[in-house]
Amino acid sequence: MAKKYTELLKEKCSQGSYEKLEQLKNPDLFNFIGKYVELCAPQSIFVRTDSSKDIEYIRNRAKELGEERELLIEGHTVHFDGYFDQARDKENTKFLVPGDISLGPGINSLNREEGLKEIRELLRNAMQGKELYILFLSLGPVDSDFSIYAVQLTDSAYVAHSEDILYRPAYEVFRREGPRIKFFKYVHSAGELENNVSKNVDKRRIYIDFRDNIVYSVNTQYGGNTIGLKKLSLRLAIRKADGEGWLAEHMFVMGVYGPDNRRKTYFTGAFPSFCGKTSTCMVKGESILGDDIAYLRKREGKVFSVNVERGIFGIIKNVNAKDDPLIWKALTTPGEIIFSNVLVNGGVPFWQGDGRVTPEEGINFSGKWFKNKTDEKGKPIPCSHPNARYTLPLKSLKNSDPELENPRGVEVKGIIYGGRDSDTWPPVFESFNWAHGVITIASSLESETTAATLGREGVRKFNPMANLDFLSISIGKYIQNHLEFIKDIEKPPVIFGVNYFLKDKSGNYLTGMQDKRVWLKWMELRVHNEIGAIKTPIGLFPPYEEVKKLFKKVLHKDYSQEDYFKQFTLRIPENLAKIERIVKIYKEKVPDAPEILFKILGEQKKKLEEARIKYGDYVVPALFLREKF
Ligand code: SPV
Ligand code: MN
Repeated sequence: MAKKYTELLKEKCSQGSYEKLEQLKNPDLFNFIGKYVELCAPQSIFVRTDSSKDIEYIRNRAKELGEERELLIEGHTVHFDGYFDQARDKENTKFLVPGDISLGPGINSLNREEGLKEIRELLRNAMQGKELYILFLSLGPVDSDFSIYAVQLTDSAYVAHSEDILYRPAYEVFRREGPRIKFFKYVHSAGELENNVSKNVDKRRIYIDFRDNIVYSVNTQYGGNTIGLKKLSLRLAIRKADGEGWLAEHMFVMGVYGPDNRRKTYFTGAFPSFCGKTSTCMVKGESILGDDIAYLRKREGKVFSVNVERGIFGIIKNVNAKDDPLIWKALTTPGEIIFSNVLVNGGVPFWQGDGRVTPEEGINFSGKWFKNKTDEKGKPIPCSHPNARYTLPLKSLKNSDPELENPRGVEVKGIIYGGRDSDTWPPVFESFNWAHGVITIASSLESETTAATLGREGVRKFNPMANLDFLSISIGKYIQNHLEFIKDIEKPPVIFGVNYFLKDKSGNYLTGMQDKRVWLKWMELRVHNEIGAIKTPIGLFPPYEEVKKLFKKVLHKDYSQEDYFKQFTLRIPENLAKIERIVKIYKEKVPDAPEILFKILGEQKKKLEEARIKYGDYVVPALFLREKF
């Protein structure tokens, strides 16, 4: 072992932690830990193995330190992040790029040397007086061709506790593999605390050094900025996948049952935040394997996927007994759950849209809260933050998929993309083929801003594959990787688009919350070629009769022709405007956009223009039955 840090680590390690490190027989790892212990100067170090005793220790520390407070129901705790630390900080999340590399426009980056200097200064002595937790974890199931191992250093027991719920433990893998193991590294400090929240959020920084596979995060507690294995690792994984020919995606993984539940077909799906991703994979009647990040790999001419995680860090807003019965049940039953940034009154958590009467006062992310409370700027403070969340293990859900820990993953037969779109896409449609889906659906994904994000509402944001925030390679290269991914695949997954946010001219939503259950069944049957479709200029639409039958079967509802016309009428002007917007973005902002992107979008434009001449601006799908595209 490296002599340099031996004394330092011996002095700081408590409860057998030094021996736990020694057993790993990994000088690089030892040096890495030593280096950051020296820099961050924690008071003590706790090394977490995979034992239940160690896991319990961290859970208890979170409560002792006040980072979490117990709620009435057993196993439930609440955590608060600071008032200004409630979401991912895009502006201060940067890739550290060595002088001669460019990641292309739209990707936030900083000179590596400069960034390292800054972050080291911010981390210097940042853990003073605090305990450092060291965790050994796995992205994806352990001992699989998907697994990526990781070490997390954090001075937050809440972050360590969250990681235990969300990721598989891998201390034993590190011990078995010794110096052979390759791993991602995360260094997090919440920095100086005031009332248990990060004080210096103006100095919040999340810097990604992909050269050394290290991510640094400081002066923040919000999970999306601090939980190394979540969005910080997705950024590193995208680069690793790029070099190795697989895909790291912002996707759920779910099983959809075929007729009479005789088969289960796996889908992955990418949606920007706040667009129904978690509520899709959690629908009643189907099974959830993951809700946020998936890796996709090819094996034996097929595409397989795993959930990188084993838990959910989900948005709690609008979760209620009626619309989300399964998650509601989990959230109101004893079991391990961390609620974050909700309102607490009498040991009970409340949140916006929970279908209950909101108490007039309580504790929330602003401290003591009361009805009509405003902040310093006079802005009303809601009872709970719109980005308030729950963290729980997938296995607490009744519909969690039994293949979660299968090291082979599950075979993916369909991929779904969806955004918040008030006027362009129909509720569900299928692409003509892989390249058409990658270009016109995935790479053309847009989402309208909501009240939950800063800035004006209803502005369309371009978000290819819902992964833009995490791209660590250029957009053009990323799209090219998708196009090439299925090169040696006999029957590639079928790509679909969905839209739960379509509105009529008066601004009313045209579809119901539960309708996605019908769209999923149509997609499942399409993958197996067992249900009809109508070819339109933008893709394949479900015919009325088929949707009607499915509505009856799945939701026991009569589905009217009028609803179908409103939902599935092809809106030609809006689709043409979308193509124009997307082409403009790729021409102006993506210098390495693949040529085929312009070709495919150009062909689609031509088909739409021809249809407009023949049928007018708004066309019911049945009219296309006589067309050949
Ligand atoms: C998202 O915003 O896409 C999330 C939550 O899944 S975060 O961890 O903040 O990324
Ligand atoms: Mn996400």
